[in-house]
Amino acid sequence: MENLIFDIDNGIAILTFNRPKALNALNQALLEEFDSVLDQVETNPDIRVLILTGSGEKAFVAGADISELAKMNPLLAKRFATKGQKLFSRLEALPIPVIAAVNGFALGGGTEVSLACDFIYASEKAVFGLPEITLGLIPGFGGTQRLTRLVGTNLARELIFTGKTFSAADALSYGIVNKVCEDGTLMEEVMKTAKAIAKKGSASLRAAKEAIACGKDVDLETGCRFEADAFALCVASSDAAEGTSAFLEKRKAQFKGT
Ligand code: CO8
Repeated sequence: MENLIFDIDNGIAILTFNRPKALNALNQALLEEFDSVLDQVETNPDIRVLILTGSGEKAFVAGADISELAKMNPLLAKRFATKGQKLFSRLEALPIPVIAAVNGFALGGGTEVSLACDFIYASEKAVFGLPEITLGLIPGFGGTQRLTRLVGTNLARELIFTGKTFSAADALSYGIVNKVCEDGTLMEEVMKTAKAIAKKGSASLRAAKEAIACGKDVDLETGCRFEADAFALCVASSDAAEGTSAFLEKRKAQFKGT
């Protein structure tokens, strides 16, 4: 691939946005490659956790590629926005945990792709923002929707109307980022968490992820009903038999993901 690096090691896959000269901006070719990486992630049962990060010193992803946006007519722009939205929804719906390791600028589409991950760890030098308004545009890869659901309507309005950038520390205080890591320690911290998650049973991880996703946009009663069904399915899995027996036998569980 020309625009992405994709590595799998011990059940942990790392997708690196790799256009450092353009600060890893998302062009159409990169989105095509992203789509084919998701094909691999969806069909490879050995991948237990996916991490997204950016190559180079400066950027996670500095947004959609502005040189491509500048040439688009409204129909092409709608097609590109819809394509990105579908891709990020597919990323969000992966049956495994996905962590964004935001190592630098995460602007526009960069913030948007990180918001489609399960959670975000950021370097202390990361910079977030939805600056599309300063280009005479608005977020088009789900940013108006995911940011609003995550931080609330009024803060989302302020951030999108001003287009101002904000620091990793601010992102932590807004509840966008789970952890801010000292410069140079981001991947180490992300790997620690990814390895801890990768040891858990994949059937229960999948069920937990689905229960949380299902509950986000429905009333509490509907969400709890879904949780009870997902819980019952977990109880029927061999991972649950192994996890509970291991506890009672005072040994470490060896999950098989079934
Ligand atoms: N697209 C294309 N090229 C970019 C982008 C980008 N988003 N960001 C940076 N680059 C390029 C620069 O043009 C420059 O290239 P060159 O060396 O050939 O001149 C190179 O990367 C390095 O950038 P800078 O020299 O600008 O580096 P600085 O350290 O001075 O500044 C910034 C870094 C602050 C990140 C600055 O590059 C910047 O402001 N970038 C644009 C950020 C932005 O506005 N992002 C939002 C883009 S719009 C978007 O994401 C919409 C998503 C929805 C699309 C819906 C589909 C229709």
